[in-house]
Amino acid sequence: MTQYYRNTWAEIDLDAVDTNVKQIKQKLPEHTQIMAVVKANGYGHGAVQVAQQALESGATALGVALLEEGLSLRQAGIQAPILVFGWVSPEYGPIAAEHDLTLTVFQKEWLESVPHGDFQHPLNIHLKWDSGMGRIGMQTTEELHEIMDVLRRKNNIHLTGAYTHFATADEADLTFYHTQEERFSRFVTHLKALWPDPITIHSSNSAASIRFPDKSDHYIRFGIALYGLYPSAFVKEKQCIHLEQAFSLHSRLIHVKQIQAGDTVSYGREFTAEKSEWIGTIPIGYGDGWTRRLQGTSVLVDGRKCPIVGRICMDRTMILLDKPYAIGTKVTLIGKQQNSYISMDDLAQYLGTINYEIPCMINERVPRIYERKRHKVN
Ligand code: PMH
Repeated sequence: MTQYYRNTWAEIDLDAVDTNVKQIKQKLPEHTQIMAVVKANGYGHGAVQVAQQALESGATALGVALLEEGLSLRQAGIQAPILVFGWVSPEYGPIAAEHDLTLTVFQKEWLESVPHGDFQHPLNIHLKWDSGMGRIGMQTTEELHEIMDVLRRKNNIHLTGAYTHFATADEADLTFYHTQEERFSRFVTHLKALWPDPITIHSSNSAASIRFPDKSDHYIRFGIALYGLYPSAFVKEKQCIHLEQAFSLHSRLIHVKQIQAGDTVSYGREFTAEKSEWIGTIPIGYGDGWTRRLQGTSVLVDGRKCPIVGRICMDRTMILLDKPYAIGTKVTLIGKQQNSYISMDDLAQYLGTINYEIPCMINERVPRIYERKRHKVN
């Protein structure tokens, strides 16, 4: 394990992941399994650790965006089925096959250009249908027919699944969700007529699986809710599922000083003290993904909200303290401290983004420490 010397870290509560998987599992019909989505390093939480926990808690498959992400899970010894959602260059088909990674396919040219001959193992693929997301996937039955024609000639490529992705399952207005649902269901009927072998069908993300657990096909692709975050404010308010946020971010005071009226803090001198003030410095900055745009928010010290003052630097942020605190005092930037809480949703709203982006934004310079809060004794 890497040795860390710095005083800033993210805590990942694996018991929260456990709770979140079990919460959704309870709602799902028995034939529906959970694919834990751990792309982008497990939404910034750590793909391997979250994947292992999710599998232990009841998930049976994993979803990633890149071939690299699938390979690193295999290197960590994970044997569960893994689906790569992204477009992987066909020349790397044999690598996916060798490591038993299922690839997403939606172009006949892709299938035609996968190298043959050097396949030791068959390549499993899932077909992707674009029912309205407008991102990747087939949109016409002509495309489907053409793909199936090529597929029938490829002995070393096995069709094992088909899926689509919803664009608005988290919204109050379900009109487009239902349109996508209908389009996908027509596609599945068509596909089954062309390919009678049993295949795995999946469409639901967190929002769809929380709202319509009974419509979950063979798998749900459970992403944001796995980490204890709600797909939208609407889903948070309306749906009765209790999720636990797994990610919290902490640092420690590395310097505390008193400044006088007229003294200024940080680049550009944007903060000027009007009276004598206590200023604390914490070792986190935009070089850690703690973006400069967070100037104007607060952090927690001793359960109290302390505003960030002056510009956030690359490695350091200054905060206004209500009194002098000892060097080493814990500062919480995301999460709970005593009775106060800074949520991922608060920060996302301030930044004009979605909660998904916040843990992804905190980069690899910040070590992730894995905890089991429920089993902690203090
Ligand atoms: N399936 C696919 C194909 C996805 O791209 C995602 C998330 C999920 C499932 C999980 O969705 P959830 O996290 O809402 O449960 N993809 C993305 C994305 O591309 N941008 O934000 C989330």
